[in-house]
Amino acid sequence: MTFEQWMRSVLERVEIALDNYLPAPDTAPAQLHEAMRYAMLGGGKRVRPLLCHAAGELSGARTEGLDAACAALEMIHVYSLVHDDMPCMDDDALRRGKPTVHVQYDEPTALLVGDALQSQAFIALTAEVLTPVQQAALVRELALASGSVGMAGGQAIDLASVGHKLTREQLETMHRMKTGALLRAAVRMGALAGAAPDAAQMQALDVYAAAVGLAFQVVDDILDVTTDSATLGKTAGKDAKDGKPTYVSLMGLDASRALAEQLRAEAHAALLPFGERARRLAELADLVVNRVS
Ligand code: GRG
Repeated sequence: MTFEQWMRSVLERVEIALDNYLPAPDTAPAQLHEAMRYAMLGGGKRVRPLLCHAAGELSGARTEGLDAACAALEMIHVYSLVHDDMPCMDDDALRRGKPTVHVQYDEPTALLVGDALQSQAFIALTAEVLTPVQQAALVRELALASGSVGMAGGQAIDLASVGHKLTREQLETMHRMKTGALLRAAVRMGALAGAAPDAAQMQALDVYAAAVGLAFQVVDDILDVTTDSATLGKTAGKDAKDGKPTYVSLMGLDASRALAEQLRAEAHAALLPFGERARRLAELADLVVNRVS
């Protein structure tokens, strides 16, 4: 199977899994459930589910278990986007090429969509296709990655840093928490949904995930200044306008591109001990660095 064929088959599975793990649209209160589906379905690159499936292939995980883990990861990710777009945070009107949830509905609905998606993610992880041991391990991974020592903590640092000059080290810490933690969890959860890797293998996957997570952010900063809103499906140029520190503002475009390339090489090197079994993870590192939106 080519990488494109593999990606297409995973993306099809993810869409079905999201539909299955979300409450039906006519479940009361119908407007909230409709808004959750508006936020979740038919958009986004699904990078976290792709990473999770690729790591799951490496550990021989059952696809049904990976579907549950992927649904949970994407629910947490979308909750964070919905809240991040609200006027009290980034105040953005465009996401995944369509009006953000608070624009399409209203602010209280957007708040509740995020809250409810967060709960729904953990419901998905109690799916019977995962063993009780796997359920507990995955719940812990996702809770740690999304909470105050992960994504939410990173967002707090981000909000506090607007208009301030950050060192490269501070910028890296912020991104490691804000976006890196969930990307890392995607890899770890895929691995844990199968025959759990040993400590050395998990460490290698962490090195891979850290490099890919940072590369993802560096590329995001590059695209923010080089690509238009229509291609991105979100407002371009917003970071600079909002006075947010970015890799491009800190080190310039060329050095940022070189850094993304260096991180791609680090990700590949970390996968060497796994050989051919890590092929999809290696291809995903290339995709993250070469993406155009
Ligand atoms: C509100 C607790 C809380 C956290 C928000 C992730 C996040 C933290 C905010 C998103 C802001 C942002 C644009 C960050 C830059 C990197 C990023 C996460 C981009 C969006 O992720 P993609 O590119 O989006 O994977 P799609 O739509 O493709 O899923």
